[in-house]
This record gives sequence, C-alpha cells and structure tokens, in this order.
Amino acid sequence: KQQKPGILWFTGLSGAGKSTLANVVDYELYRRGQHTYVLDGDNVRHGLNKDLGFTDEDRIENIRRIGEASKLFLDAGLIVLSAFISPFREDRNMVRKLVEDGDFIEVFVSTPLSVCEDRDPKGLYKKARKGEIKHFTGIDSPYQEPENPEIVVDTSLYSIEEAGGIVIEYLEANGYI
Ligand code: GGZ
Repeated sequence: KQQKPGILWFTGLSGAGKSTLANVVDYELYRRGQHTYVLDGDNVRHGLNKDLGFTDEDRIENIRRIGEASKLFLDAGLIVLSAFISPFREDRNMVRKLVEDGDFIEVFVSTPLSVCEDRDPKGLYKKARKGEIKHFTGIDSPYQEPENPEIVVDTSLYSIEEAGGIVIEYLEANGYI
C-alpha cells in the first residue's frame, strides 16, 4: 500500500531518547517496506550544519535548514524522521508552516530532565553542571515544551519497543501507513 509522506519531528532534551526512538520507528517502517529518511545530529551537525554551534542564533539556523531539508525529502515522497532538541517553539512552528496541514507530526519526547541527567550517556550534563559546557539545554539554556504536539512519549515510562509502537499506531490511525 502506498504511504502518505510526512515529517515526524522529534523534539525534547538531550538524552530524552529522540534519536533512539526515531531509529526504532524507522526500522519498523523499513520492515514494512516504507521509504524513509532519518535526520539527526549524527548526519547533520557534522556536515550540512558543521558551521553552527549552540548559541540561540545558531540553533535557530540549525532548525531552519533542517526544516528545509526535511521538506525536500517530504517532496520526494518519504516519511522523514527528524530528531533534534529544537528548543524553541517558534522555530518548530516555522517548520510546521513550511508544509501542508497534516504533513508535520510533532513528537514531544517528554522524558523529564532528571531522567535525562541520570542517563547522561555522553557525560554532557555533568560538564554543563560544572560550567565546562555553556548554553546547555535544560541547564543554562531554555527548552520550550510543545503546546499541541500530535504525539507525546516519555521514554522513561515505556520500553523502546512500546514507545516506537505509540508512534507507529499514530501513523496507522491517521492514514500515513
Ligand atoms: C544542547 C548540546 C550542546 C548544548 C552539544 N546544548 O545528547 P546529544 O549531545 O547527542 O544531543 C545534543 C546535541 C544537540 O544538537 P541539536 O542539533 O539537536 O540541538 S538544537 O536543536 O538545539 O540545535 C548534545 C550535543 O548536541 N550538544 N552542546 N550546549 N546539546
């Protein structure tokens, strides 16, 4: 069955599980024969956006470019999975307005700061607390929660398979797959 393209936009704190969730959903979509593309820090911040850092201004430009790139993949007919902190509501809404109604699916990965900080897979929160990293999201740089996300998943309440299932069910219920 032909898929309906869309942008799954995963937003949340560092360590919330955005990339992990995006990759689990991506694998399930692939398994079902859907055409997808994952954008995350690993393939964007080292290439397209390697000139950008973490000031407010650079994060805004980071999200603007990722939004435009996501739209290109959408136009190519893919289900795009974009996983970035994207801390500013206005920037996420800007991406939403780039595309048609229904093409932008905001997935709030709502894992609380305390859990993200406990996980601290790269030791970045520890460094941020010591002042070795400045402007770290949730510590000394803001995160603005989505007001009307299509999907909310707190990865501390579910296994990764269950969390992926929540996203897949949304796509099924709304005719994307
Ligand atoms: C937040 C930072 C910072 C600062 C480096 N603040 O857990 P990670 O390591 O792999 O994910 C974080 C990633 C955030 O990049 P994004 O492009 O998603 O951010 S934004 O949407 O705000 O532009 C983290 C690492 O980069 N990192 N410094 N100061 N995260």
